[in-house]
Order: sequence, then structure tokens, then C-alpha cells
Amino acid sequence: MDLGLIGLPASGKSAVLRLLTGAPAGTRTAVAQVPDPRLDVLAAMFHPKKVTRATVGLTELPAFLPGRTPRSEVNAVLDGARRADALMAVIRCFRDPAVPHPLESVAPERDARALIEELILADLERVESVSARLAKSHAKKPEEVRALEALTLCQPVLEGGQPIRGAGLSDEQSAALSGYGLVTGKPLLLAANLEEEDLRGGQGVPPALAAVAGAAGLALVPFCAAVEEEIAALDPAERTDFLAAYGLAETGAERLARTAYAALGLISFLTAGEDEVRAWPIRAGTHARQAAGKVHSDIERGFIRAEVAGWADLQQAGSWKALREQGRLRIEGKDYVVQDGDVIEYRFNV
Ligand SMILES: Nc1nc2c(ncn2[C@@H]2O[C@H](COP(=O)(O)OP(=O)(O)OP(=O)(O)O)[C@@H](O)[C@H]2O)c(=O)[nH]1
Ligand SMILES: [Mg+2]
Repeated sequence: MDLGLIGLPASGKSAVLRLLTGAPAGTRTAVAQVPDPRLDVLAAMFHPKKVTRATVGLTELPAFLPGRTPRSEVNAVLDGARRADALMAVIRCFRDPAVPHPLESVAPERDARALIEELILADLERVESVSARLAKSHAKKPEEVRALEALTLCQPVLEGGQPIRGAGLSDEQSAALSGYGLVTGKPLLLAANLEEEDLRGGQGVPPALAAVAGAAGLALVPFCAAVEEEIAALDPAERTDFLAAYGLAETGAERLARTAYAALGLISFLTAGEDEVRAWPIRAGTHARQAAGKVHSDIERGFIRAEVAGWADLQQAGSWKALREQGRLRIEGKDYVVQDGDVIEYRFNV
């Protein structure tokens, strides 16, 4: 699963990529580990040889200035956005005069609105051109008929300045559109790169930006790249103290990674043993047998049953054996809908 980072020049995209992935400056694509304290709990119980976290791929797309950057350059950004599974827009809130804002003034709500509008405009152009082409074609394939229907629903939504994300498309309609490169159907997350002073003073997100996010129904995650860089340089004990001083349970980078994972529609089931404690990303709604295929295709093919426990129950019982003895281990069949935080042991036959 890949997340595309978009934003105006000097908004903090590279900083986000660096903070989430630990990649050196200049890297444009890297992998972020998704923090999951449940794995740490299981690791303390099982003492595994390794702990494997879920990951999300991040790609920094080129910066652009809505309304000013030449179309050809904006298209390169849009192509990147089309390849991504979800988008994170980094919105500059920090004021630092040493880093000039390309539009001379720092106005997070203006930048966020402009980015959102640019994506909507790109989709509207697509919808118009693809609809016209499909409407003209005399020998439409059934999937093209379905796509045209869905595009016809999308057009007035986009003309009304809204993303197709909220257009109420059925899964079938979304699937029919999947090959047409629309970007406003993808999850979009706003990352507000706050001024350090505002974070320390507790002002948080500028209200005008929160209003834009609220009106568009978008998740907004505040962080401060400058403070995160400081935190990243601390050793783990100092880090805990530093966060406690702000009354925080996790770093901004951790919050961003977790929120991105959720925005991608992913949840985790867990496996635990002496070799490995691991989080496996699945889409919410995945059935036990299908989820088994993530671990190994043999387990999916030879699926007999899943032994399942909520991770907190396992923690409370102290061991898998104790859970079984207490009769708290659930035996689930292939159609069981796996829940976030389920610890699963598969029984299979090959
Ligand atoms: N004061 C301050 N400076 C920041 C903050 N975040 C980023 N910067 C600075 O802003 C400049 C741009 O940050 P980047 O992370 O490179 O931003 P970008 O969006 O990747 O920029 P481009 O890729 O050039 O468009 C750098 O000099 C950063 O040090 C912040 O929270 N506070
Ligand atoms: Mg950059």
C-alpha cells in the first residue's frame, strides 16, 4: 500500500518522509513502519527472534503551486497521485521567515483549499473527456457501460466542487472507475505542519484550516517537523520524558503513520510465536481464510480453522496455553470476519 505525499513547495513533505521512514535526505520513496504497541506487548510475552511491523510505502510527489505551476508539471504530480492508494497533503502552518513561502504569506487554509480544488478540477477534466469518449463509442463493453453510468454520477458532484469520495458510489461503481485515474476517490489526509511555538503554546491547528478539513470531511493530523526532528535525535528514555512534558503518548511521526494506515483502510491481525511476532495488514472485512493467504498460500488452501484471541485477552491470560485452558480461545471458521488486534493461530492441512 502506497501513500503519495503532496503539497506546495517547502511545506515539509521531505521532512515527513524522513521522519516516518528514517530515510536519508533526498530520498523520494521509502517504507515506513507502522507503530503498534500491541506488538511490543506480545514480544514481551513470546520473546521472539524478530518483531515485524506493518509497513506503508511513502512517495514524495513533486511540489506544485495550484493555479501557477504549468499544467505539464502538475500532470506529473497527478500521475503520481493516480499510482498511490491514498494521499497525504502536507500543509504549511509554520511561519519561519527564513523559509520563504512561495505565495509570500503563510495561509494554511488557502493552501489546503487550493490543493483540494486542484484535485477536484483534475478529476472533472478526466470525467468530461472519458465520458465523451465512452458516450461516442458504439460497441461499449459491459464494464464501459458501468463506468459511464458511474462517471455520469460523478460529474455533477465534481462540478459542485466536491470530491467523488463522498459521492456515495457503490463498491461496484467504484470498481468500474478504478482504471480511469480519478484521484478524489482516494482517501486524503491533511498533515498540518505546525509552528513550533504554537505546538509548545498548545494553540494547535489554526481554526481556519480545521474548518476547511471539517467541511471537506478530511482527517487532519497536527505535527511539527522541527519538534519531530528534535525528538528523533533523543534516546528512548529522553523521548518518553520529552513527550510526557507535552502530555503526549506518542510522537507526531507515530501519529501520522498510524493515521495513514487507517486512511488506507487497513487493520492488522497479529501472529505470535517464538520465531516471530508480526502484524499483518488486511482490509477491514477480510475473512479468516482469505487473511490466512497473507501468511502463506498453503494455509489459505489447506485452511481447517482459526484459533483466535483478542490481543488484550491474551495479555491478560499470560499465555496461549492459559487462554485455551480457560476456554477463552475462540475457534473460528473460514468466513469469520477478522478484527483489528486479533491474534490468530491457523490450523491447516497441506
Ligand atoms: N521552522 C520550521 N521549518 C520547517 C518545518 N518543517 C520544514 N521546515 C523547513 O522548511 C524547508 C522545507 O522543508 P521540506 O521538508 O524540504 O519541504 P518540502 O515540502 O519537501 O519542500 P520541496 O520538496 O522543496 O517542495 C526546510 O528548510 C525545512 O527545514 C517546521 O516545522 N518549522
Ligand atoms: Mg521535498
